[in-house]
Amino acid sequence: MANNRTFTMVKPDAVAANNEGNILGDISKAGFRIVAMKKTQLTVADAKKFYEIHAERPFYGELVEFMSSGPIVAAVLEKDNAVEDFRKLIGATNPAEAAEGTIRAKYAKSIGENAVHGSDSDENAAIEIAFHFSGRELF
Ligand code: DAT
Ligand code: MG
Repeated sequence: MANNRTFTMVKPDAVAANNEGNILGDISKAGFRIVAMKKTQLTVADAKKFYEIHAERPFYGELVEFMSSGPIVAAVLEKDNAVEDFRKLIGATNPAEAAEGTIRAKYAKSIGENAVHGSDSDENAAIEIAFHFSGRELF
């Protein structure tokens, strides 16, 4: 079960650009089932905690400020090989390096404002899902 689920956020840049519907459509077309979803806004404290793993990186402050700057759509996605397949669907962190047709190539503005988050491992997917959703919100 664990390797069938990943966690995503449509980030504030993509929500502000009114691309959440387009992005969720691409995700559905790629064969992911939406297990849970909500529109919400991270507080500065939420964003600091969610990205704790990057606390020592030079862009941490900028990342926390951006991720708490406006609403996001958080979702849990299900598919065989979910984590790896979703990372392929979203493309490289830097949209300039993201393969053609990937979500970041289509919708990201920059390496910092890059439209979507995707979990990088099954272990982190489980942590990130639990950060945003209770068991009762997963269908
Ligand atoms: P990813 O989101 O592809 O897993 P990451 O985990 O290395 O990338 O970094 C998390 C987020 O931090 C990333 O989506 C955008 C931001 N970020 C990463 N590298 C950056 C950089 N060099 N400058 C500004 N923001 C950056
Ligand atoms: Mg990452």
